[in-house]
Amino acid sequence: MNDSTNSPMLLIGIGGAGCAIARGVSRAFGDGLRYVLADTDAATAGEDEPFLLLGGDRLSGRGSGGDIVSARLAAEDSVDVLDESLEGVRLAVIVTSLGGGTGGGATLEAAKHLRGRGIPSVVFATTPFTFEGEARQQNSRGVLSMIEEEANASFFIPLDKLIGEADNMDEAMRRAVDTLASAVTLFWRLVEKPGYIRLDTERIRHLIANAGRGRFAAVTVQGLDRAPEAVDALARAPLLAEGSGPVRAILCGVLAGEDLRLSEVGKIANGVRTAFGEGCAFELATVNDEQTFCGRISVVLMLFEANGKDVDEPQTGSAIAGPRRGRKARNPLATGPQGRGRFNNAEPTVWNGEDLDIPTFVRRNINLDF
Ligand SMILES: Nc1nc2c(ncn2[C@@H]2O[C@H](COP(=O)(O)OP(=O)(O)OP(=O)(O)O)[C@@H](O)[C@H]2O)c(=O)[nH]1
Ligand SMILES: [Mg+2]
Repeated sequence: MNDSTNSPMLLIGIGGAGCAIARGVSRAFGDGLRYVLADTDAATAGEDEPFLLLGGDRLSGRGSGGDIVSARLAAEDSVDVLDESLEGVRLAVIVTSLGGGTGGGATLEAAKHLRGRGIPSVVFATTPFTFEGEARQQNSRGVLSMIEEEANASFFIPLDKLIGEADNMDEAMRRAVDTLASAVTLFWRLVEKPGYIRLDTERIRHLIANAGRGRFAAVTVQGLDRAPEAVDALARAPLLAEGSGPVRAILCGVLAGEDLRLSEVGKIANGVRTAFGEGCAFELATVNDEQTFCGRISVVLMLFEANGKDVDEPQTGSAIAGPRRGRKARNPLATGPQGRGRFNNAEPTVWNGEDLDIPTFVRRNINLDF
């Protein structure tokens, strides 16, 4: 484990490419990222990195050779090694790439293990480029719905859509790692850094409790018209274009420096809702970080799909990571018909007499011009 932080959120990179993505997040986020790398291949370990070898006895650090079943068994044998990294963890985020053996097999076992420990998980997994061939596609397809069942929220990101054109295979792979790492870094900042409308680990735990499959994209823009340009870029983003069901809930994070205007937040929130689902639940969060975002706005968007299933009853905290088979999908952002809805029994975050769980612009009666 990276002991430099006591963050309640842990990033886990799994498999060769998954570890490369986690390293990219670590480089971009800097100090304070709590992360660990895990692979069946001992060669993935770098110097001074928190690394867990999976399947020690079974695979002797040689990797799975693209075999999902052997990676799964290896991970099942040794997934307890994760426990040394889980102290105080309230939410785990797994980054991985499907197509080989370990990314799929070990992610499935890790998500299952986390659920057993009562720790909700969010999985960001790439699916292979078409040029990688049918065997890797099959590996990915075979494990994808099983991961979806075990994780609380999962984003499957087709590499073909993530980067579009690239000159050669090396460049395609490198750009894929960089692009996903920077998008996940933005998500991390959204949760870890303070903003006017806060989103923290506990809130994310509730939001993703039973969210199922989602779509995810992030854009960064600058200039005079940056708010409408951000909405436009998101509306055109291939990663958001199609899913397996209609959008039932939206999580929109706006990250910017001190020059962020309320009217810009309003334009983004309004534009996103118009583009992706006017009637569905909507959660907005902002981060103010002058040093990182000076002059720029980044928008992180998560769309959660209905998958045609019914909405079930609100969950209590202990049920967050409970049995998932046969579950019904629920609206992860629904707050119920009145008051604090499903947060009714939750302890409010009160500071100076104000309930900070209520967005600032609502508490202060600010009209966002939606
Ligand atoms: N971005 C990027 N993706 C890669 C790279 N190598 C592989 N991938 C992608 O990741 C998928 C999984 O490959 P690996 O990470 O090598 O496989 P693994 O999870 O380590 O599994 P095994 O080695 O088979 O046990 C591939 O199908 C590619 O889509 C890389 O260098 N960069
Ligand atoms: Mg490997």
